Amino acid sequence: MAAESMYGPKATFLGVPAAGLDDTAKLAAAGAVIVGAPFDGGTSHRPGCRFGPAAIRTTDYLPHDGRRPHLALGVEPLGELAVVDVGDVTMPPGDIEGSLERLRQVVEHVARTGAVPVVLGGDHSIALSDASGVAAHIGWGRVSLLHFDAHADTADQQFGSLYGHGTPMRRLIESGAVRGERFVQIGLRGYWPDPETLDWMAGRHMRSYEMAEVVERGLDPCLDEAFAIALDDCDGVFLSVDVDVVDPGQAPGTGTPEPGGLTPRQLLDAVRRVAMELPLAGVDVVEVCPPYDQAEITAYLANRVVLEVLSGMAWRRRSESERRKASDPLLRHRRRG
Ligand SMILES: [Mn+2]
Repeated sequence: MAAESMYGPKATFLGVPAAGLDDTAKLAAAGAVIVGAPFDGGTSHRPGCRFGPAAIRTTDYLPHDGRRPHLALGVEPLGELAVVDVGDVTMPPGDIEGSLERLRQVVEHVARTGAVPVVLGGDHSIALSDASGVAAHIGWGRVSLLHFDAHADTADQQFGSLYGHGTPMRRLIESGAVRGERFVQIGLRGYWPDPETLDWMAGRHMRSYEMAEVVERGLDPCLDEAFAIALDDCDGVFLSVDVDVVDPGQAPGTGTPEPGGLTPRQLLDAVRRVAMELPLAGVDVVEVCPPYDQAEITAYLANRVVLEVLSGMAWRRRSESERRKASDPLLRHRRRG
């Protein structure tokens, strides 16, 4: 597999170099690796997010030259992180278990090279593979999960199946990949799940910041608290962004739109903060459904969500290396000399 696109023309994320999974030097040198997960067999309502990875990779008015200098942070994330794109995992429609298992193996492989896998969905069923693959490397139960979504995705079953975009968070906690008390959700609203599922979540000590609380207290105080939970006794953080956390008026291209969500500005600032302040070990951006998008609004947003995450990571890496240099006695001595 080398940057193959499952649907449509071959393209990498904004023109970053392609890499094969056996390209160990390129993967080892990369701070982040883009993985496409073009699967929508877990969708419960409007299908089409199998076309999400292609849309997220290519929707931009700037040249696809693999460079994106960040205005506010002063970093150039694609170059500084040596980002590469390994293309799409082959995820045939109709084979949900085979597709999810193949994706899990790819994510684990990428994580083991030391890079942060950034997975472009696809429906949210893929989060099971993404966070499990990362936990297999970092440590089972040692990864905290930050989950932006309109929905909790903690159902026991979906249409009688254990797999689907409504169930991945339950499977992750049941398997022990992620501990319930290190699972933080932001943006929930609407009319789902049912009280039985909410009881199960409370029993696992999950923390959910519903939209009502975000509106009442403000997003930043909620994030401060969420970050403290995520950082406590963990070895890495997985960030899962369902684009339906944003109000469907500003992100219409998604399968299960729920009115009354975050603004794009709030989501972009939030994910940038996550990447700047937390030790990210894996990321996915899911539920972008181009057939229902209008004027590519949702695809543009998802492209920028990925860029904000990468920019925050590049900023964090730069400030860590500056801190290291400042505290290295040999380097201090050399500077004086
Ligand atoms: Mn979701």
